[in-house]
Amino acid sequence: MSAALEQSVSENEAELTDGFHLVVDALMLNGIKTIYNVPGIPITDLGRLAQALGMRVISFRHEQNAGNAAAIAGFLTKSPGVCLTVSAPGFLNGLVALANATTNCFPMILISGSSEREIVDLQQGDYEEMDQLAIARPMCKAAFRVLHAADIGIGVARAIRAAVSGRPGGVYLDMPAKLFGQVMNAEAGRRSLVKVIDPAPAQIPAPTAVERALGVLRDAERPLIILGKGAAYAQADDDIRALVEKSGIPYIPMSMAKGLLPDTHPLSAAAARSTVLSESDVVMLIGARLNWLLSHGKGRQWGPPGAKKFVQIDIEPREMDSNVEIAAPLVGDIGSCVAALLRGMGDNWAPPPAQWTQAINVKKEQNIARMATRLGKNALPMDYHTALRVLRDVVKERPDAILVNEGANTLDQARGVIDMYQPRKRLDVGTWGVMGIGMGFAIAAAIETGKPVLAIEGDSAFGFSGMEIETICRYKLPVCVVVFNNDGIYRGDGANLGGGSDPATTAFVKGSRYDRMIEGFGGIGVNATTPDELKRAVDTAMNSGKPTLINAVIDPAAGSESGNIGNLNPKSALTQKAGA
Ligand SMILES: Cc1ncc(C[n+]2csc(CCOP(=O)(O)OP(=O)(O)O)c2C)c(N)n1
Ligand SMILES: [Mg+2]
Repeated sequence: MSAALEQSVSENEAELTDGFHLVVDALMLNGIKTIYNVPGIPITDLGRLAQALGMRVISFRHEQNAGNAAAIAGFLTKSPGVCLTVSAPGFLNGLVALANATTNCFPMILISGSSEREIVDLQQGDYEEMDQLAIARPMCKAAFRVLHAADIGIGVARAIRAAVSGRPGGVYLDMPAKLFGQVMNAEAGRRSLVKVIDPAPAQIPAPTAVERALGVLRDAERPLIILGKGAAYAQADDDIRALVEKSGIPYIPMSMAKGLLPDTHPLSAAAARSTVLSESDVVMLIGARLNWLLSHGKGRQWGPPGAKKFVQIDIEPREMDSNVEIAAPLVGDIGSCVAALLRGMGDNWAPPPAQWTQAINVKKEQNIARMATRLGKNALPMDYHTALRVLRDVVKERPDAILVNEGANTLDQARGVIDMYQPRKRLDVGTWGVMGIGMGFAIAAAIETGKPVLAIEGDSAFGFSGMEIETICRYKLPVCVVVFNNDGIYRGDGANLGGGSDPATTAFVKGSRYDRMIEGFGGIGVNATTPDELKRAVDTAMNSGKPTLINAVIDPAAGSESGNIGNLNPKSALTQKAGA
């Protein structure tokens, strides 16, 4: 224990407390049990004290991964995940995760120690000098600084409320080094703490808005529901399922909403996605935004312009009309909105015309049969489908396991092939398509749920957070990482267009053995070149719960540029080759 901590502990035995204790007390009072952190000045002792007082403190190798862990903990629990970092560089490392959490509407609090205000503000060159509060502010939902120990309780309360109320997001809490050592009367300290009552109050939709939405749905001939990750976050699983089933309206889930209803549900239109997007006449969005992932609700994918009416459920009023006109905005929390719709539908709700659902089923069957043919092939070396067939079966046999997924082809193909059966079991790159969430998400998923985790990672994607396999081994977490090793980004067979001896910009060392990395930390490494080897290795890992990394050897020529979103690459009217 450092001198500062010893001193604070001994003084506390009288009737004093200090900033260190008040931060931990404030978090614990509000039910926060875990901190995801990377130690260093000025927060090393804060992490130690939190552990001493009974919190779980998970130490990472890089703050971005700790931040991603906190963010997904927030998504899984509806309580803000807390990430703790040192000043300037550690803070900046955590900031990508904070911004990503905000973009994805995950509640998270980034607490960073910071340097002395007097020196920072005069730019006199303090240790790790940076005006962190100003830098964080545009990256998150709210940003606060606490200067006095007596304000820690309020600061933590404001951070919690900002993170989880309304549309959830990231919050930054700046704690200058001097704050932690400040001493105050223990009883006054206790009284200064704030327990946040009803941190995410229900937001009840207006009855007229509910009626309007029901009216639009009632008049629909070819209705469609789109479930977004907001619907998964809401934890209104039973009501959402009841709404789909009672209305008889076909639905498609966005990536992280998969499993909200089982992907095998008869009303799932996922296998007929392009048909339902273009041909539906009414679309109800539940916790899904009309951003790039849905082509902004317009364009060829959506059929003739102006032919569609949208009903949108969202807690954020400004989401309405963000890209196209919303005929029936339903503003409120998803649980309250869905419950109100269910009540308003009564007992005699007519299902959509059979013509519509039958047309969807025909298309579904065609596409499912086509997929089955692709999955039936045993490609050697393995292609994406051969390897993913195995992992699809692993998930089917363990529907409560959590799937983490990132990469390009590895992401897009896995999303299509692997059915999910339960809510909030699929965690992936989200709104930004960001690489690097893998190990942070996997670690927090294991910690928060206690369930086994299967992380399916492109070899490039894995590299962004790969060092955290040491963390997985250190905490003995039930995480099985499968690296889809195709020797590179998108494909491993790219050429150097300049003809020099450097490899292509998208290529990695050929024949790398990622499995050997984890062996260095006492985990289990397996090199799998066939579907049988892969199945055996993943089954063993998922059954034992032992940290495992499987290097799945994938044909370097199997992938396509940028996976399913190659169309987003800018194209020049000039067709000349690079370097020409
Ligand atoms: C932070 C970040 N940096 C870079 C990218 C660009 N990017 C998109 S996918 C990808 C990696 C794709 O390769 P891999 O993970 O090996 O998947 P594969 O397509 O080869 O299966 C990269 C670097 C990104 N999305 N996020
Ligand atoms: Mg790859």
